[in-house]
Amino acid sequence: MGQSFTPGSAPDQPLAQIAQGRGYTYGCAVTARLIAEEPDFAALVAREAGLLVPEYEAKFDTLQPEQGRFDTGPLDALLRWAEHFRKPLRGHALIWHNALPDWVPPVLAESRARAQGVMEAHFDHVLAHTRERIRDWDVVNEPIANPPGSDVPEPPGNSGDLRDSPWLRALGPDYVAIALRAARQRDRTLRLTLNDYGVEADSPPAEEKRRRLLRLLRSLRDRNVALDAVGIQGHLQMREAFSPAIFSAFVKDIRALGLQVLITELDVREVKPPVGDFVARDSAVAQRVHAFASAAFEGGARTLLTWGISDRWSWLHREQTVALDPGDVHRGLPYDWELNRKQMWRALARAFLGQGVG
Ligand code: 9MR
Repeated sequence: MGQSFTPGSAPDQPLAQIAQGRGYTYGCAVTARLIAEEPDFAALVAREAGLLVPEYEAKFDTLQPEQGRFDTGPLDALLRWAEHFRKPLRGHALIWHNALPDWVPPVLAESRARAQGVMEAHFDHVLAHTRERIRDWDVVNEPIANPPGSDVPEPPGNSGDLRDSPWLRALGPDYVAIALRAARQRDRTLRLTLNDYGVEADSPPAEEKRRRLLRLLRSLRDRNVALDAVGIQGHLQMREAFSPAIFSAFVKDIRALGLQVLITELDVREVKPPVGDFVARDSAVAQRVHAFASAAFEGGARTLLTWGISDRWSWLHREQTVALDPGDVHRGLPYDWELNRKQMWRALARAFLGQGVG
């Protein structure tokens, strides 16, 4: 895996600076463990990223492992590091069907009042604790149900636009509005973001998921529910078709509702098995990333984060359901396993600069 890439026609500045020079923000997901134990990772992030998001440390299971016992230690460690480098950190994620500690689902199932109490207690503690330092939170993560034909379809019986979740079961479809209102009530100027995935591709399930998301956003607006931004995760897959025109129109549809759009978790899954040598693979990934980021910016997105920064520590090879066969890893982030810049880095730089893929 030793092939390195010379940035060539892109400036040799950190992505954060390149982005900032054009009024954009580039950031990436980090973990407290990597920051503490992998100096190469920390140095790379310190140089390249202008914004951070914790990969685990602000999830429910980390923050409140037992009812009423909060542990902000890992998040505080990240916040200290971020502050040392003067990088803002966004929060991810308050309400999600995943990363819930075992105690949560049964308590939510007891009664509506209990469920609302759990939500409020979590928000009370977490939002008060992070108020000075986190100004943008994914309040609701992945609320939209995966339409038929998706990789991970919904369990049968779920017919609505919203994904099956202990929160949905306990509070009904209004749980999204309840969470957003509860967050706004506790912090008037916090940026409230709703984050989801699977809305990028040019495919029938992605098209249906875009429709579902827009329906939710319109119903929130019609009911005057506080919401400031939509996070589009951007876990791209090379096997899917991508249409810049369709995607930028979707971003514009969200913007037309008065909402900001962020790309929150960009990375790329290659085809399985990947085709060609590293140069060919990296070129295919770079072209897709350039098309995606440029379409997002054309639609009005101003912030883009990658989910990690180097293939070496990416969830794409840790998670069995998405990993390539042993001995190979997805080359879906700006830096490779040996921390060499890849063509994807240059594709992002050129998209920030408003240049063609080159
Ligand atoms: O990358 C994260 C992985 O290591 C965790 O095990 C998992 C559960 O907490 O979450 C992953 O991050 C997900 C993110 O929080 C939401 N969007 C999808 C991401 C990749 O699965």
